[in-house]
Amino acid sequence: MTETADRVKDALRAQRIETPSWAYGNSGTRFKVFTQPGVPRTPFEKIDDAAQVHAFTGVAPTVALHIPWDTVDDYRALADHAAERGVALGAINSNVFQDDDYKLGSVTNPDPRIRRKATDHLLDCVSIMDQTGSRDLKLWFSDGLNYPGQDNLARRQDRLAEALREVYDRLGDDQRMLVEYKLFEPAFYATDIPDWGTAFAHCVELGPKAQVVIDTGHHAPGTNIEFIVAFLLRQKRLGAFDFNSRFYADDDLMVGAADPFQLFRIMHEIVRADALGPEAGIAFMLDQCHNIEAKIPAIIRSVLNVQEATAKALLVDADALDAAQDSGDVLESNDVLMDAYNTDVRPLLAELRTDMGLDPDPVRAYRRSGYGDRISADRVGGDQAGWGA
Ligand code: LRH
Ligand code: MN
Repeated sequence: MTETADRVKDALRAQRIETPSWAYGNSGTRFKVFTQPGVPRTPFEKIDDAAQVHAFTGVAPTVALHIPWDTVDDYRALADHAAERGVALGAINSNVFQDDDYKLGSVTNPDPRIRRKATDHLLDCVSIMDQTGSRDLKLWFSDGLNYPGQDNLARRQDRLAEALREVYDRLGDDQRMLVEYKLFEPAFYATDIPDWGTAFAHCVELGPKAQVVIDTGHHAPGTNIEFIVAFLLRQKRLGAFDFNSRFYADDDLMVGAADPFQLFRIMHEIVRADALGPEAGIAFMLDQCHNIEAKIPAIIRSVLNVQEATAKALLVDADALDAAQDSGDVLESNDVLMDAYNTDVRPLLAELRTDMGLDPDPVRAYRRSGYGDRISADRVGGDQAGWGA
């Protein structure tokens, strides 16, 4: 085995991808939420399914929770349940986008009583982190406007900053807040955190425990996301990714499915900045919805897509690229990058899985396990988990 292959395999073995609890539940669009047999009914069953993804891939040991979708009486018991299945609880996601009170905004709402309610929910999420041992509080706000003049754009930023400050000051020493931006939806004229620049500015205003999370589905078409990655890495403000892919808007499809080249370019910036390892502190999370496809194999496939993009990025001949870039050799620079991208890394990944004691083909191995059929037979009755929207 070449030295390069060993280096790549070592980096891939240390990779960590967090899966989202809500991807195991029912999801859909405003037109229809299609149910599926075997969908979990409780956060405990979501953890069971997430443990399957880790069991077959070896690199998905944590599960992000969403509150109140994953509310339980005893979060320590949920953490113990996870530990018994070889996984752990990850980022805690707040939800201030599904209450009638938040129609005109949550922390940006003109009504101080509603702002208080929203901020208290965010503070409750930090208390949950204290119980689950989670490092990250992930904040996404659907707050925005549908018509010009509907509210004062600058005053809404003041309200947002005030709430973020209160939550930031509540964070423990080892805790972080991840500020997520999104161009539009559900607001269709102005969103209060629409882009990386707005998220970045609020994080700088707050302090070092505030980092930006890049959801790959939250940009205007044509946005160069890897530029945002490179920029935030340089500023040491890239805290996490919400990986998914899209053809049009926030489609939340399997990461790498719509644009594997974009995912490679993103991972290339991560590798170039030596920010792949857990010590770099970036949380690589999936944020997806499997509206029509079987959920667990889709999430396994998504983890494999991130591994493939990462393996290709690790194969970029960095010295040759530096030399070509520094000498202004445009074609050679692009060729060095494309050479890595066009490399079939599946044999190397299959070998890595064999080394890790895993089946070289995790999706087929999961299908052969019969787990999907078992949960379809066992999980009868009760309310299937979903967004409750
Ligand atoms: C918003 C978002 C956010 C989550 C939600 C499930 O579009 O990306 O990260 O809270 O999806
Ligand atoms: Mn997201």
